[in-house]
Amino acid sequence: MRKPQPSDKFSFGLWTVGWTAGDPFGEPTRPALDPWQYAEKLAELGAWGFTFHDNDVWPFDASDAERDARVGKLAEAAKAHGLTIEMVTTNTFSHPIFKDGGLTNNDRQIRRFGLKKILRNVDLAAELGATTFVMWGGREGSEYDSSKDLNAAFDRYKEGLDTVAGYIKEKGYDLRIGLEPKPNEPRGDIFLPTVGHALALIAELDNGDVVGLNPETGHEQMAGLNYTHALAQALNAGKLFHIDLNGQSGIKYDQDKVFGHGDLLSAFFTVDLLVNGFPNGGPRYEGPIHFDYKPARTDGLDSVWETAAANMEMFLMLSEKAKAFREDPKTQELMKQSGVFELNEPTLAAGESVSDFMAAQEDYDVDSLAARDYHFVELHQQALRHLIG
Ligand code: 3MF
Ligand code: MG
Ligand code: MG
Ligand code: MG
Repeated sequence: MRKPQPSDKFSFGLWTVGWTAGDPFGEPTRPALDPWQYAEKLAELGAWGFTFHDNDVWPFDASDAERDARVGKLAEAAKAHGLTIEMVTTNTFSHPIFKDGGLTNNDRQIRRFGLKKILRNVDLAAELGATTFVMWGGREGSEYDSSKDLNAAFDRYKEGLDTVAGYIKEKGYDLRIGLEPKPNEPRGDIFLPTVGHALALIAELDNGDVVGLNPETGHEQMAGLNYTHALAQALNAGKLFHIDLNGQSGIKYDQDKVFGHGDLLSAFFTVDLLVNGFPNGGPRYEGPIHFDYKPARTDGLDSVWETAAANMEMFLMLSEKAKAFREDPKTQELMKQSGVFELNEPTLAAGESVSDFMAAQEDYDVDSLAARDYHFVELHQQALRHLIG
């Protein structure tokens, strides 16, 4: 497999390779490096960019001078290694102050504190040239339904998002917000559990034009959902602003495995959508191929770089197979037989009103229509021939 190159637009969160592997049951198994050391290594592996939370770079209680010095060093490293800082995000989940959330905390002073932390980070994101600002509301939610006025919680969530989006517009920043849905973990139930929930909330915002999605593979799969369908609906709505690719094996805790190391077949169709687009054309994802995974706790520091490389290798291997699948004339023939291209034709004719339609005398041959053989299994088998044949 060829080596990753910057034109592939591979990008990693600093918190991914930087995870020292502490979990709820065990201590860290790897040492922490400085953020700029991870950037250097990612560049060596062929990555194009990286992303970070404010507190991946400076501690929560850092002075302004310390913050500026550390951000300066990171920006220098990005420049020296030709890396793009494409997305910035805010940690509103680690510090105990956020134990009941930031934007939807019951405590108004904490909501004001959280909002200011986010807005300061918006300024930094714009200053560093990032074009996406991800908001994962990991602590926005509850364990106990008695603990929240849920109506007020959604009002406060919308207020917070509208304030951040309005600030971006007021400042004229070239930045869009990507909401990241997740069903649970760390809260028992997190608000905006799926892509669909987030799309519905965005539609109710005053400044929703700059708010879209950053769907994560494993997060949709934790809810038993189909990640490729989630990407497709976000694309269809013009809202797929960014992605978090990784691997997940079923409805479990957030595993954050290497991309393709969970549900491989689903990963194939995700890549098929990302690199080939919809069979009938339509909106395309043009953003970075961003990985949000965790090197296994059992892997040491040396292996971290193997795991980072594995994400990119998986994507490239699947891209080749997905391209060959679509380019194969037999695939096109099977898609035609399955009706894949017929779905693109509007159900009503051009200019046909609903009353024209209702008045039209049309014979539906129900028996023969019901007997249509779609050959969907053979089309799927054709995909598998390319994937593992
Ligand atoms: C948690 C996540 C987050 C988000 C990040 C925003 C810590 O499951 O996926 O990673 O991706 O906060 O980019
Ligand atoms: Mg995850
Ligand atoms: Mg995650
Ligand atoms: Mg994520």
